[in-house]
Amino acid sequence: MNLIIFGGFLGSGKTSLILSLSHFLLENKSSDSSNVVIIENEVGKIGVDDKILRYDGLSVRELFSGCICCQLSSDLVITLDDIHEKMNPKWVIIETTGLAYPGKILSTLNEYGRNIDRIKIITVVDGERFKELIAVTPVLIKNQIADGDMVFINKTDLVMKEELKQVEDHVRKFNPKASLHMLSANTKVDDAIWKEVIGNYE
Ligand SMILES: Nc1nc2c(ncn2[C@@H]2O[C@H](COP(=O)(O)OP(=O)(O)OP(=O)(O)O)[C@@H](O)[C@H]2O)c(=O)[nH]1
Ligand SMILES: [Mg+2]
Repeated sequence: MNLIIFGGFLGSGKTSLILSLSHFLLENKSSDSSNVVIIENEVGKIGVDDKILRYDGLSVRELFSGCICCQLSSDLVITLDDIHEKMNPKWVIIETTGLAYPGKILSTLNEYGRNIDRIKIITVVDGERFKELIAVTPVLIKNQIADGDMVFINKTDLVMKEELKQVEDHVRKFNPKASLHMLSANTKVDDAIWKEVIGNYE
């Protein structure tokens, strides 16, 4: 199983981008839907994102009432074991809560995960609210960005060019190594970006 973990603050665009990636995988990689499983982690009792994703015919597993980077880390390992046993999909896409540190999830999986071939972390940055969020919760936002193998600056349709450049400069400073993309989940994401995401999983 290849894992793609989507991190990024509340409302940054994770679910929208997971929908786009799932469709790319199902349409272009001659996969059937059993090859893609999505794990939704939400802190609240009522899942909203899983309903959106299920509506599109995708397989979704829920991990609610806690965060998989801390309280629910063992539940994540157990869920992945169960998914492997029952479906053994090629791709497992994980949506973290907006408050998660993706690097902590990676550490747990490196230590306790089984049957995992590769793990890639994609951090989604809310381009529109970046300035506000980095002022209010700097440690979380910086760490989420630093943990990404790839960083997507999303909602570029809502941000002026000059401000976008400032966001890009900050992101680069927090994570000089990540592959960085500017995009908008509201319009079709370039296939080249999804090809890069799954490139080394083929
Ligand atoms: N204009 C614009 N809106 C976007 C974009 N991406 C997401 N949105 C909207 O932003 C809101 C949040 O998007 P989601 O995809 O639900 O974000 P999320 O990160 O999954 O949110 P949580 O799961 O609540 O943390 C939704 O209303 C989306 O339609 C974008 O690129 N441009
Ligand atoms: Mg979501």
